[in-house]
Amino acid sequence: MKKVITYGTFDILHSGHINLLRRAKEYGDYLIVAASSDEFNEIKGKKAYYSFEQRKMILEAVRYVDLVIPEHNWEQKTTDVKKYNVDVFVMGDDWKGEFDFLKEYCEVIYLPRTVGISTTKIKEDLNKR
Ligand code: C2G
Repeated sequence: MKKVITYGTFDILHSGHINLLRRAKEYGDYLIVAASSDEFNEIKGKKAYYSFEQRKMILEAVRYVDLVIPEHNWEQKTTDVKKYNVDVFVMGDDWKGEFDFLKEYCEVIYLPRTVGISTTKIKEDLNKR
């Protein structure tokens, strides 16, 4: 079984996230999503609208996702890749190059982001109404 992993906050799930998850799943048979914990979001300077538990539950309902685990810090990726026998690490290309150190353990793929949508834009647009 070919296992894929990706990381992110995935707050207010939108088509950009779904495009990423769908394409990530195409690289294998099993997709793990490491969703940022509320505490790690603070470290990332993000205030998610949905709690970790809500974001986890929503991600688990996505057809492409097989397992959701918590992302607690920047350092856990190597451990996760080994622990879950991951073959492919996938991220949007806003992170291009940032995780190349993982190439020692698995394939590293950066996919083009979906243009024109983001959780920040959704929040801004809703505030304008
Ligand atoms: N994404 C995308 N297109 C968008 C918005 C997001 O492809 N329009 C992708 C991002 O590139 C990322 C994933 O969806 O791969 C999740 O996005 P975020 O929740 O914003 O994740 P981020 O805060 O970048 O967290 O350790 C890695 C970090 O946890 C990544």
